[in-house]
Amino acid sequence: MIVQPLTVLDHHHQELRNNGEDVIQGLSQTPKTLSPKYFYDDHGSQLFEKICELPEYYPTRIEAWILQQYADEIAEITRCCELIELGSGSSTKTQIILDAYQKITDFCRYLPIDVSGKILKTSVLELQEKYPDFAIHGLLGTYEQALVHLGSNYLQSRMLFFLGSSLGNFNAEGCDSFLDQVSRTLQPGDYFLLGVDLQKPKDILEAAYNDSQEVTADFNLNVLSHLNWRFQGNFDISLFRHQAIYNEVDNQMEMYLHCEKNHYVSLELLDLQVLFTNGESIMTEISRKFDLATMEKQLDKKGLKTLKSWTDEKGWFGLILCQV
Ligand code: AVJ
Repeated sequence: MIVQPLTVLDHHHQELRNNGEDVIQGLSQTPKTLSPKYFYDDHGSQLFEKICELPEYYPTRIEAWILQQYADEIAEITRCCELIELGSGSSTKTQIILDAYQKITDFCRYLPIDVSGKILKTSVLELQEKYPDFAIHGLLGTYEQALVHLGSNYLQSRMLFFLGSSLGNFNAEGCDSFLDQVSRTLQPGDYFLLGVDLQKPKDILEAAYNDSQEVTADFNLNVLSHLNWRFQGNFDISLFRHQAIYNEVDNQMEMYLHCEKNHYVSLELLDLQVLFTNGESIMTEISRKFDLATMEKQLDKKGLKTLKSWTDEKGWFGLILCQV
């Protein structure tokens, strides 16, 4: 029997290929914004993997360290049949959890979810080889599509995980409705494992998003190349510059593409012409930095009760295990 490594979630093609409503919206308003999901075409996902290995980019390493310390304990507490990951990327850190599960159970199912087809397929095939006793199947789509899909495909006892502080990409309002959706999708008794980047001095944060090899700059600029191929655009990447600053009022890193010349850009498939002026910026990402206790309270309000949370010795990154 041939098992397909991926399921393409229904509206994915429609939404990303034809629609682009959010791009039209974001580029027509002042200041201009773009959704961070446009970072992750195949090339962007590859660049993000490189970011995770940069000396300045501490979150991935610290979160992996926390998982290494406590994955056995997490597996022991949760003992789920189904492990689901939102924004799985290469699933590298996930293997720490799968290893822990392998010690305590013969069978479980792992469903990675991502918008980037190439990295998702590659990692599913790799994991299928490494964990022959587990059922591993990718879901290609956005968070929203995945949560809708999961809501109507319930087997039994789930742990949903959302690592790497991807939650930080939502503003306060978006975060609120995302957590609502998570808590509605899970059943009583299910678990939610959340990794969050914590507040820390500005210089450390700004270094992490302005690395000396300029991989983050390439990652940021790649959004424009992505829009060029996806929507037949004519962005000239040399007219934009990467910028990442820490906003201490809102406790968030902000990434911008700063425009250095007055010019028009068109995106044919969206029937869109946009004027860019010298000195204006597109906001491409916010990456909020959290306070562990505050986050736990917020989760609690959504019916996601913290069973246990962990951090590293510097208190730079937090991992929270909650139960519905
Ligand atoms: C994947 C959203 C957690 O915000 O740190 C890394 C993305 N952007 N460097 C982050 C990112 C610039 C990352 N998240």
